[in-house]
Amino acid sequence: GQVFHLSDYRPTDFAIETVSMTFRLAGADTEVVSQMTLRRRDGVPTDAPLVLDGDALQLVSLAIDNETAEGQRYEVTPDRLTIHDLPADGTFSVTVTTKLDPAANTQLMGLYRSNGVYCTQCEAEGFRRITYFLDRPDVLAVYTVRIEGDRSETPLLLSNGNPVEAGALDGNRHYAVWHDPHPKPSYLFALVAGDLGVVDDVFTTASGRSVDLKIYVEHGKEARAAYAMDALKRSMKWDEDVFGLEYDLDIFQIVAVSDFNMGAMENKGLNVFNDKYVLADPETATDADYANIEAIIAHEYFHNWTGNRITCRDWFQLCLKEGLTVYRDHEFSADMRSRPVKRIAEVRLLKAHQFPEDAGPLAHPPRPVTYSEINNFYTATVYEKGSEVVRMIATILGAEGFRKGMDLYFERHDGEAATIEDFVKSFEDATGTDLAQFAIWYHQAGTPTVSVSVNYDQRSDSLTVDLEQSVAATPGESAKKIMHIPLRFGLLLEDGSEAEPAEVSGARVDGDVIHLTERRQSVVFKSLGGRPVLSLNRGFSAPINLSFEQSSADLAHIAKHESDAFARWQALNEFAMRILLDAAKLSRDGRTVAVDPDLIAALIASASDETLEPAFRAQALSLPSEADIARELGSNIDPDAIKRGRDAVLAAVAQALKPVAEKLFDEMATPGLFSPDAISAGKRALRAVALSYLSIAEADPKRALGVFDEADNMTDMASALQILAHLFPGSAEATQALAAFEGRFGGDPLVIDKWLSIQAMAPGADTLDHVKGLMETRHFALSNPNRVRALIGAFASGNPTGFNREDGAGYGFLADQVLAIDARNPQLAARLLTSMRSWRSLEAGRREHARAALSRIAAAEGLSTDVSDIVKRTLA
Ligand code: HT7
Ligand code: ZN
Repeated sequence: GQVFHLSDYRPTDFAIETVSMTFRLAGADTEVVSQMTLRRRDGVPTDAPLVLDGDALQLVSLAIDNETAEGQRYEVTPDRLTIHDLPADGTFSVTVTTKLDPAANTQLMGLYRSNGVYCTQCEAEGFRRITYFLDRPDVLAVYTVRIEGDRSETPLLLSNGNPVEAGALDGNRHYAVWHDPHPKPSYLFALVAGDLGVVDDVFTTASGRSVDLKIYVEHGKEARAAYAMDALKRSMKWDEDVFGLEYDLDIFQIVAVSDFNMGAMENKGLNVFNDKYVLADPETATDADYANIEAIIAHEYFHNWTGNRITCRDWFQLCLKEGLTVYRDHEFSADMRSRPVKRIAEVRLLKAHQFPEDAGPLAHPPRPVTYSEINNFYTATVYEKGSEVVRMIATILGAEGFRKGMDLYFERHDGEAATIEDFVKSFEDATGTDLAQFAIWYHQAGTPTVSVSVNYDQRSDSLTVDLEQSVAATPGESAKKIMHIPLRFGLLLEDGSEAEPAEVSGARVDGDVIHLTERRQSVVFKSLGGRPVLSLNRGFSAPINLSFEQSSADLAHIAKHESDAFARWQALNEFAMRILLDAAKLSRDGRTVAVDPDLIAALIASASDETLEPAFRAQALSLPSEADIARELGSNIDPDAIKRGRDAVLAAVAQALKPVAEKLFDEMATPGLFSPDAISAGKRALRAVALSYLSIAEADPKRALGVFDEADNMTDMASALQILAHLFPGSAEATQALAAFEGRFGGDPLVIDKWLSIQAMAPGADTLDHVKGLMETRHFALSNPNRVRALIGAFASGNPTGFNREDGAGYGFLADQVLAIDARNPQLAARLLTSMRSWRSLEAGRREHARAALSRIAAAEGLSTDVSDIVKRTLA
């Protein structure tokens, strides 16, 4: 296949200035007429042909300056239209008519039908599946879109921008015309037509303009869109308050569809969402669902400025919009909820998804320089690490400097297609800071390791901190550059107060940030007032692995006294990880696991500290997962041994924690009307952790069944069901609860997804057969991405012992599913396959089974470029 290189970038020969489209929606005979006005760019030879992108297109007719083009003037294939002999003056129009069958589009890219609703997905290269075009993000045009459809089937006809006209046509048909005054790349184009219910609202901007807000959902589900609407209004206000950014059209619309490859899409003025991230009510959505909806509504809305007003020059710059927009949605959620708890969740996710990506065969920099399939670059690295890089810029420049840089970025590049270099330069110029070394974060793959050692000299009352950075080789990058790593820190004295050293020397230190900019650097703190405990990487200021042999006593001290709540959690988590790593090794060798009483004491102290918010305490009590332990072990992984060791630790903690857990279980009940607010959600989370420990300690499913039966909300219900299915598989109680859940929610696919996932993640070798059985039920459909992710995705990436069965059957099953799905939806198949990315870290037996499954995929005929790219890199 073709490989694309950043170094090959050059602007197009022609600019497309306006696009006027007509969609005649008519099922399998849908017709699209697209009239573009073009201008040859300065310096381009007059005989240069116009080469338009297509993908599986059927050309009906072609006209140049409204005259039908003769056959000798152009060459056409399903994926390219080349036009010669263009007017010498360089300005002309091209009219392309194509014919589509949206219902036959199973890739969910381009124009397709979801539950009968016509909808589009154009990022990254879906527009070329609708019409021939210069389908790349640096071609910005003004669009006018006319949609014609059947009145009964498609009473709603939507596109980007503002509505300008609507009316009746013959034969029970009607039309609507939309105009988007903001020039945009084709990937932000959208059309939706169907029969949907609507929730209406209005937002008044800071400058007093009134914006109509509309969320479209399936009829009858309008009430479930109320939270999304509330989140939208809060997002609009937040962007004005925090970044001074106002919305720029008269109307903002969101449509929820049930077949969607990703979470949502930021099309200008017409966001299209996976309905999972719009619909919520207490009976059907968990607190996690509410938090995701809030974050994703915000994310897509924030793209209006970071992505749409300023877009990407080319797809190598994807993290220009994605990393920055994730950073903005993280900050929004932190402001709406608890900042430290939000940060803990972010870091857990970053470590669970991005760190393994960066440590495996699919590692790439946030701003890559080569790709063979752009759809495979919507990764944790581009999104999550991209966001961490922006966060580090904010740490280095401070809040004021960061805002100045953002303001300059908008001032300079509004209406343009920009690059990462443009972005970094805005911060440099706005603050007079040299960010050349810092920018390596964008260009280098791999998670840096910072090794730390400390030496306290009592005589001089000084602490020397020695730091050393390194990055392991990643595919295609063996020699790594020295990075600028901003490390927040604290120095905690014995009484828990913070030391204020009279003198600091060595590496640059600004306030509570150490700037590590060389391979090896030291910092010396003098006149401390006694030996301090160093708390390093507060707030996870840099996305790194710390290698720091801190004593358990020091970790417990940080867990108890840090003023930064995130750092308290981090210390506790690190302490627990050590015990869990030991436990995994001991159980692999068939030895008995003992748990350090100091860890138990630290956990009990956090659990019972009423000055700490419940959501934080829930995080503190949630020990690292089996996957976390595997990642930390790094090689020769035996998931069964990890689970046995972890279970032994959990059992010991549960016994010791029993009285505290009983108390929390009673005190954290949230009687009365359900509220999705962060405080109530925190109580539910803490009560669920308490229930889980109590169920382990009591070795009895009755308490969990009681919670399940009495639950008046999905959060309590789903957490109780998970405890039953995972801790007491096959018990009468688990069977009863699973059946009750199915009976009650069998008609609601989004809720049944939870039921599928919980069962798919039940530990142990038997789950595979159960998953296969579930695939045969009416609840599953290989054609729906949410179902596939809920069942097969949850099994492959959320069930370490089940998926990594010793006999390799889990890998064989995944290979079968990837191949079956690839035939209809390559993007979905490729993403599913990334669950194999850490296969080389497995112990030898499993590794060979994994290799065989991957090799079978690689050898299959007719693979998509999506799956072929992932499988080749995974095996390389
Ligand atoms: N920018 C959007 C990415 C997206 C996407 C990409 C490829 C294929 C389908 C897709 N759907 C959405 C989502 C976002 O980051 O906001
Ligand atoms: Zn995004």
